[in-house]
Amino acid sequence: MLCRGFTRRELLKTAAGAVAAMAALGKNPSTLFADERRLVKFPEKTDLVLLTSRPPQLETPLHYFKDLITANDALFVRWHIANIPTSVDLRDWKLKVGGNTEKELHLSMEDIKKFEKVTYTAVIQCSGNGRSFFEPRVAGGQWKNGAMGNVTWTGVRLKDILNAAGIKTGSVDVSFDGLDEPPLPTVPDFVKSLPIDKAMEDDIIVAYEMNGSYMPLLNGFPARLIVPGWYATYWVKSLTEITVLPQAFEGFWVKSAYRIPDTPCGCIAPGLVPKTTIPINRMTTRSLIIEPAENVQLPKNKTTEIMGIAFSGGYSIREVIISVDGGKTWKEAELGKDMGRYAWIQWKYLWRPYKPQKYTLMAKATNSVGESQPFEGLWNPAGYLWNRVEKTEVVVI
Ligand SMILES: Nc1nc2c(c(=O)[nH]1)N[C@H]1C(S)=C(S)[C@@H](COP(=O)(O)O)O[C@H]1N2
Ligand SMILES: [Mo]
Repeated sequence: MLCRGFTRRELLKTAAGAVAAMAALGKNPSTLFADERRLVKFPEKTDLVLLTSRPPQLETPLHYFKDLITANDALFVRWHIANIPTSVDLRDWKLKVGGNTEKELHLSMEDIKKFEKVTYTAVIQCSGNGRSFFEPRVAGGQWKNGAMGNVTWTGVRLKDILNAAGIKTGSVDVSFDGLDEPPLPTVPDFVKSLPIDKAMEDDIIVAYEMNGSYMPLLNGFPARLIVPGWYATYWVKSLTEITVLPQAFEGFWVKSAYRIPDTPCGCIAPGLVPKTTIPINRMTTRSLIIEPAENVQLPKNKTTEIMGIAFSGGYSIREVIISVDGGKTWKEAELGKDMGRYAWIQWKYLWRPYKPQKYTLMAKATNSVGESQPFEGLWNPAGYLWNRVEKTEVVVI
């Protein structure tokens, strides 16, 4: 697959349709709240929940997480700036690697594929996943819990690419830029950075495949950075430039955005402003009930399988406990196939309710280093790190 793309017109058609539909609802698409959303189909994607159309922000409906692996067309989409790549020709595309290096590399996809191939499954999750549940509410994309997915990534080690360029002494950070460009000079280009020691970790890859196939353009074709265990803000899509820096990176998206309070929980009292902040990094531990879905009716005296997922920022899940009585009593769920420490694990719990009434189902995960989930949402001003124990109400009849 040498050249892929959709025309700007096709994208705009979808986007314009979405905007028109929003306008008909009397809504400004960028200020929609979670309960006012609708499904749209963008190029190469299935029907996803629309948050904004320019730039595209599309959320995965929860029922897709019944599958252990999130399909390419179902994975959420998030771009920051409106000028996103709509076609890429691999005959022209090159990954430039330079800065504080011995040589400057201009790697074609063929060149990249000469490095040792690495494959693993890792959860991709937006820092703002779950933001719509924050109390008090915070500004930003009003995601429910669908800004995540469990994907098998294939690519080559960033470390191998950096070593091929030869890192000079005194290197501090490495920055990553993609094909998307700001529409106006006043908008900062989306560029992210990692400290050099982090960038040299074995598991960070430049991926060119998702689930054994090419990436949809909206998810970063032809290659993106994967920083497993860390939030997806670092997973720069449609990568074109890697720059080794002899000083700290000063770009907006690290210096001013995507920062969390510098406290052990990354949280502060609701409504306050943090004294000091640090760049967001590792994901918190989470679990989610996928089935039964919220508010479904279940027959009494019949065994129901409660199933869901659990993951944490690079540590395997040790235990998931389930409550069917709103948190009064807890039982252990059975864990499914282990796909490695960066993947999510599915779990299940068989439940046979006798009494017809409302039930509150809850799941709580703990990882191998003892990190778990709070019962009340922890607060920070940007709406990051959401990992409260969620409640699913069902009715037995
Ligand atoms: N080039 C580029 N890469 C990017 C972004 C972006 O705006 N531009 N957004 C980041 C953020 S914040 C997220 S959550 C993920 C979303 O990845 P997805 O669209 O494949 O789900 O991409 C990351 N990589
Ligand atoms: Mo994000």
